[in-house]
Amino acid sequence: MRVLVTGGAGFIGTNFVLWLLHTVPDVRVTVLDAMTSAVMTNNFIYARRGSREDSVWDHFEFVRGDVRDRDVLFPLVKDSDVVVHLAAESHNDWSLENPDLFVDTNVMGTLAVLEAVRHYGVRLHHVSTDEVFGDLPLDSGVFTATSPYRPSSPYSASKAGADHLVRAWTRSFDLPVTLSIASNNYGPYQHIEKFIPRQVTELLEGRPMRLYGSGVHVRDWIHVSDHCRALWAIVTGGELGKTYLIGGACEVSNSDIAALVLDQGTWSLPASEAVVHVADRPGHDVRYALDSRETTAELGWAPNIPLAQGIRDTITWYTNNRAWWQEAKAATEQRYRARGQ
Ligand code: NAD
Ligand code: TDX
Repeated sequence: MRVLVTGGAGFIGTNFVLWLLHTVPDVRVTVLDAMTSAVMTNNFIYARRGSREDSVWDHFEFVRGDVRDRDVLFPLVKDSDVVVHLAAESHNDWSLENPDLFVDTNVMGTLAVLEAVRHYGVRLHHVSTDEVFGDLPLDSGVFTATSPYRPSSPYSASKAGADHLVRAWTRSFDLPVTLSIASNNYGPYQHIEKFIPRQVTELLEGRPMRLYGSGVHVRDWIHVSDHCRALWAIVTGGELGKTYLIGGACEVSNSDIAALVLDQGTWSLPASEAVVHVADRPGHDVRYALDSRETTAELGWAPNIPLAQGIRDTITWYTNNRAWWQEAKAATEQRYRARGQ
């Protein structure tokens, strides 16, 4: 199968592509990625070091380009059996600083992908986020596939806009499309702007973890490799037109994640100095929770990496791969400090 992965050089994309190349026989993968600021290092050059002879790379092609550039996108879609659309601006905090970029990339990028798959009749899997539903109170509720859209940040609104286009194009033009909505991913190759890798790398630098506001906010965490397995299960066995929820069944507050990071690693800072509370995120969503039982029942998929083990492995990965993140660290922290975070 020929798979085109837009945004394939980002966090989830890199993990998905590496998983495909090493797991699925006869797969051919093309990545289209603009290598925006969300990309710190060329992950494929990085991942190939030491495994250049590995024949899986014969099945891989990288194209640097913008998903909105139809001259680049259309021929790649034409040569594919399925498109997995991950390309997006992905960080809530930066969406507060530059909303135009998020709407342009996430809405217009998805429009370009839809027009391309419509033109060539190619199957599409569109990747979305639980944030399109807005947030839940701390003590009750869970999102299902029929929950109303109620996004609260420019990022989540742009993802919601993209999802609406996907559903409208699917119905109006009878396109072969599936859509998935995932909860918070963590694992290797995640940009250090995001919560868990930021805290791990702060500790590795000998500085405390930085919690927004009180730290009571809750996310449902899923290891990225569990997400990747779900994506492939949908691409190969999902029902066209359907939306699949992919959660980790693992709701944890940010304070408790910080405690777990502290517990699962060996750090130079004493525990009493390991956390500081910083300015809260404006409009900060309180809690997300996804009910993925229908995905499990239909596709036989379930998350299987326990959080403590996943966090431990993630700490080990960032400890052993300083070269991957070190260069971006100072600039990322400078950007945060300007926000009081
Ligand atoms: P990421 O920022 O690490 O990766 C996004 C990739 O898209 C980057 O490689 C970037 O260079 C690329 N990109 C951005 N603009 C582009 C453009 N105009 N043309 C081509 N490529 C472009 O983000 P991620 O965490 O890997 O997220 C991937 C997708 O999954 C996004 O659509 C995101 O909304 C969704 N998602 C992420 C999570 C999560 O927890 N990380 C959860 C649910 C859904
Ligand atoms: O330094 C921090 N301190 C902190 O307390 C950072 C970076 C974050 N936080 C909090 C904010 C959130 O409550 O941690 C939580 C997680 O923050 P992010 O990693 O920024 O993730 P979130 O905003 O929940 O969005 C993520 O999940 C859904 C991804 O970034 C999105 O791309 C995805 O769609």
